[in-house]
Amino acid sequence: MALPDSLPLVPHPADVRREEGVIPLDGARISGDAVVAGQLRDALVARTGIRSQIVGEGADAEIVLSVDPAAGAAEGYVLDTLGDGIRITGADAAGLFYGTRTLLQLLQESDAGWAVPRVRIEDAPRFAYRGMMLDVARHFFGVEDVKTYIDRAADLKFNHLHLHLTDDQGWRLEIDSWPLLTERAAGSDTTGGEGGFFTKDQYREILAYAAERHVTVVPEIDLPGHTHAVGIAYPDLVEEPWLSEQSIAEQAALGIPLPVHGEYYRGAAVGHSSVRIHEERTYDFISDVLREVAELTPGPYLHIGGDECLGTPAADFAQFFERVTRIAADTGKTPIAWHEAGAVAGMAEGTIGQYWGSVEPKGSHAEEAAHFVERGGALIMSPSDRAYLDMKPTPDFPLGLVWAGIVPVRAAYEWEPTAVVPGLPAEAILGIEAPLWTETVTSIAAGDTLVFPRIAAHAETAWSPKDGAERTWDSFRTRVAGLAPAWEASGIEFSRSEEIAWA
Ligand code: TNX
Repeated sequence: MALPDSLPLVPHPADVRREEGVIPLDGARISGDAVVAGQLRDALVARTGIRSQIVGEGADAEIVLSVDPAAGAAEGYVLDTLGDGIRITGADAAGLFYGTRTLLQLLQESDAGWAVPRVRIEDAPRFAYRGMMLDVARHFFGVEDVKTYIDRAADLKFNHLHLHLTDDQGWRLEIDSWPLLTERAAGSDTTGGEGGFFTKDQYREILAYAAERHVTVVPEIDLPGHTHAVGIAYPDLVEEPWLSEQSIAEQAALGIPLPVHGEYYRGAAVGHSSVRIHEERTYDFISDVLREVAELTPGPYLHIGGDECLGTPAADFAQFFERVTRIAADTGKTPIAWHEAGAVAGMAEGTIGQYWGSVEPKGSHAEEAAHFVERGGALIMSPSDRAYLDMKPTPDFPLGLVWAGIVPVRAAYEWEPTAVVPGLPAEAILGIEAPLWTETVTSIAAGDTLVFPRIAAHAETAWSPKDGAERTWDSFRTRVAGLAPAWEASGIEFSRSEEIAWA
């Protein structure tokens, strides 16, 4: 008889059939692809202390890993423990990896030792784009920290990591043709730190680590605004403060300091800088930078920013983005831009928009977002009042910002990506992304307190079927509590939010 499914699985799989009984686990042989078998062996020993042994494909094994396109849709898998042992069959290499992540969530410890319940799980993701974003410009995170963040993402079946590599406070990626960017403009940040940057080799190391975990890196070079740091390296490329008198007065009233041209900026004001839109040299600069980033990055996307150009006249912004979306597309990559760029009539066709307005769109935000779809692109949904991980989860939370609102775990869980921008076909939504802006975050451990448990809600929105029986807040708040031991074992400093039914 099938049992009710109350297993601690997040994101919840598409289909779970559970039967009486468990398979005890104390040492196992794992057969299958050496990379994924090695990843599973390492995760098993870290979580349970159980040492397993990798054997060749076809040899006798308690855990059998294989790939068969018949096992489901792209990134899908079947995990079956109803017969002898544990069988995971991926529809592709990513699906096999995700099947192993599900197995790790199934591990149960009792007085009798470790065991896995008897189940047959058939699973595949709802959305193709499941992203997390890390802002390494406001606070610089080194290679090891980024790898840790990738592990956190991949365990929850996220498949994209957007790296916000440049902003007013620092430039974080070595560019050979414009070397002063990292020689002069990387040594500071918003949080009182000394900044830093990735050499090209370090960036490649991150890409390789991500790829082994089926995570595609999406690099962002934020243009034309958020470029004060460019002006530290190359003063003639940037003009500022490019803000209305009113914005200057507002930011001054809030006590937010504005930058001094050519000097490091440690404040958190936005919208005050721009590359010079009417200078040819600006486009030489952008062409070189985007070409080098595209050459370094195997993934299909190049994010070119476009957000918060508060003082830029609309005609200048349009002229800039028509040209720069084409420069980006000419590198062979698909450009992504924040949704404001959707106001630009002639942006390159196929450009993808990233929506950061609220879940109930204000002003022209929905119209701008819809325009990407009209021009053959699609949308990544990051509504700031639901998906921004840097918004405080409670009013008294020590870290985080509040401009988009307080975002409790339940609010992070309960929103529907296809219902935000009205009138679009479901296929227009490529997926969702949860950004962590780091003006108040100085370490991965500090970031964890903002990210967890809310990131589990976003993982489920991104992966699980919309109408699944377990796709409810009540089910989620119980299941996510069951992940606490695994999070503790991984050193994740999650918040013990009162909304979750922790054991
Ligand atoms: C808005 S919305 C930003 C970032 C800030 C963030 C802080 C958007 C695309 N940009 O520049 O870091 O708010 O929450």
